[in-house]
Amino acid sequence: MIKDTSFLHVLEQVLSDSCSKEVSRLREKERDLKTQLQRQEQTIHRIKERNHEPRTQREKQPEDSNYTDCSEVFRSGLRSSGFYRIRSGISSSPVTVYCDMSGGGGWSVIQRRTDGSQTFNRSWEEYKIGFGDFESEMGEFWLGNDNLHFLTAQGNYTLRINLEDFDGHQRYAEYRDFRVGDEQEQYRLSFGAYVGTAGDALSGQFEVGAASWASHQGANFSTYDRDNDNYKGNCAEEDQGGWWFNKCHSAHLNGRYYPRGHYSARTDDGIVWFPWRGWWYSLKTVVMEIRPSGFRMDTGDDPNSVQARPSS
Ligand SMILES: [Ca+2]
Repeated sequence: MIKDTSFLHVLEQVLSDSCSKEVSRLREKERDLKTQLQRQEQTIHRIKERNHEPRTQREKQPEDSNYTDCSEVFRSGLRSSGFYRIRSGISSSPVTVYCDMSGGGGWSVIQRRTDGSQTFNRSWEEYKIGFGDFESEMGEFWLGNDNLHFLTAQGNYTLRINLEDFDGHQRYAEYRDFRVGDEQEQYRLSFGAYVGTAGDALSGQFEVGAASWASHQGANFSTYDRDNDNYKGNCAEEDQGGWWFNKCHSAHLNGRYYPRGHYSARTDDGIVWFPWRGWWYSLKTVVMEIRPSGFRMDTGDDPNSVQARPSS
């Protein structure tokens, strides 16, 4: 009996060793496959990036146009929401941007979430140049941190954030003097006075004492591969998206898309605007857009305005 027991013990040991080896081998294989997948996604992304200039729209937009943002597109008489080519004052290359001509018009859309079709858990490089769907009318995208810097370095811009939950309720938040630093400044975020109905998440003023960890004022941008937050861990990695994290957030509009609003997870990684729906509700729709703070609709309802529709 004793011998048998000892034999069984040895057998167990051998099996356990061989299982451990197999597990390590499979883990290594998994890592390789993930790396390969990531590389392929990056290649696909770059190809899409090169091709994301919509042909139909460019044909309708005057070739010699040099709009610095969507407010200039609006002023030129183009009043239909859609994608246009702009070139900000300090940028060398033109970029495709979605112009929202509702709400007074002239809004350059810098981010949009509508259905979870795009992942927002992207690298520093992808957030730098922008990513997503620049063709569909309701496509999801991030315009790119370089573009955010180029645009907001041109003057004083107002940031407007339109939010919608899964019950169809809508709220908004507006911040004056929205500005994004350049890459050397880690795309540092700054903004001025708040008005709105969604609550002032960005400055963390919704609760006494919260601002020290919740405020996004002056925060550097972070991604899973570039940790610039004030937290001992990596907020972007834990919360599944690039953002101006503090320790970590009271607003995270680049979080994971949850299709039913309420969610449970290891951490608050949804599309969150804390003062409105809290950390454990992920919003259905987000639009972040900017417009010069001094923008006036002085072109009004000009009957001579061009009603060209840059359809996709
Ligand atoms: Ca950190």
